[in-house]
Amino acid sequence: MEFKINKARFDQRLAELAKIGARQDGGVSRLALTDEDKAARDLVVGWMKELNLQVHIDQVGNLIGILPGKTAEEPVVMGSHIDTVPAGGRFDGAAGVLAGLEVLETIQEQKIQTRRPIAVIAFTNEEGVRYRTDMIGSRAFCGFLSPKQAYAARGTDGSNFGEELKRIGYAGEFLCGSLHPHAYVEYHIEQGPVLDQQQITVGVVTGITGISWQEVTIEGQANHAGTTPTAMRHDAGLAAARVIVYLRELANSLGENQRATCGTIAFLPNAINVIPAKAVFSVDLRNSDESVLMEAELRLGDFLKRVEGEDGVSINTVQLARIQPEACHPDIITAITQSAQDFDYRHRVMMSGAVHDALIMARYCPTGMIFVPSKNGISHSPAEYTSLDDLEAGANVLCHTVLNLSKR
Ligand code: HGY
Ligand code: MN
Ligand code: MN
Repeated sequence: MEFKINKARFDQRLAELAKIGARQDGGVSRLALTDEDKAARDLVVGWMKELNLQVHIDQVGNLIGILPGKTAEEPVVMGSHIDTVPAGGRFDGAAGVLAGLEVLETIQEQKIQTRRPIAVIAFTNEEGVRYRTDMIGSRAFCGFLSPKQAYAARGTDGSNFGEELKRIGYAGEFLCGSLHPHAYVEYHIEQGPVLDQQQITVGVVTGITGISWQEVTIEGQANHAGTTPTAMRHDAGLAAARVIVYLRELANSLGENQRATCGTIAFLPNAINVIPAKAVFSVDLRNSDESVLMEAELRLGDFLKRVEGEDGVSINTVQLARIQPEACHPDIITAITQSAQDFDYRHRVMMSGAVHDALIMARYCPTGMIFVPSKNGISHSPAEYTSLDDLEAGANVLCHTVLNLSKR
């Protein structure tokens, strides 16, 4: 029987981190580069130091903790994020970072010396809620986005990424692009219903969905709600509503792997008796098939033109984020499957419909992901829950996967 991680210690760290940004309803709000994010970073860095890891803060604030190996070969890297969506759960992201720490502590206790170093990383602004390019930290880590580009990002609250990073004391000096992993393994809750419904403990991820984020601005004409005849209206609010309804039709028409969501909307001037002059809203399109995702973007573009003509409004779009789907690396898939088998955990292969830092890392180094069940498939909600037994199982698989990859 393989040795296991310390489940109580893992649980304790999860509980401790969940206190930062904790909400009355049991959820967590810890947006990137806020005071809550700073407090969470301080806690995680403190834990990294307690474990005597080599700690680096890179130029975009990624937290890197390295357990040296017998050689200075490329490290095996674990990671995820500690920022959350507003009113998110305790596990999205945090579970992956803290499982990584737990794995490193377990390896130290077992007095195992690996050939390769093993590292854990907490990436900055994975969610992309405050700064709406998601996964900014991992993009910059890989050199796909320059630190300068990251610093220039504007927040939804008018803040500036570079200034906020400095303000919270996490504008580090470790150079982005200077660490190339031998492999990257991300542990994460599934955030969907598959494992829970099928009562399977471990998901072995084969690929991650592609994603397209746009901000749509519709401009019409403000006018009086009582006097303006229906036929004379240029109602930006109505036009936005038509687009939102169309998003569902788009998803239904492009097959079960197509997702389409409007998650934010604002009307101007936002008054009960004024026809909206302006509507600004977000569109999140996803598909695991790049060609279908492109088709969704094209169809949406056509529909926006149609609404412009029919409603007498003007529509502009800005692409906030766009990334193609990626497959996980066969060697990592095999290593994860092997570890799950060694523990006799029920496991299955599956795609990820959520995006993760692993989607970015997959273009940089061999990458894989381990999923554990989300109760009732709920995530990005205070109701997010994963049992401690499942959390432990995933961390055990993570531990033995990275040990195998780093040549114990
Ligand atoms: O949006 C996502 O899929 C992820 O949770 N950031
Ligand atoms: Mn996540
Ligand atoms: Mn998330």
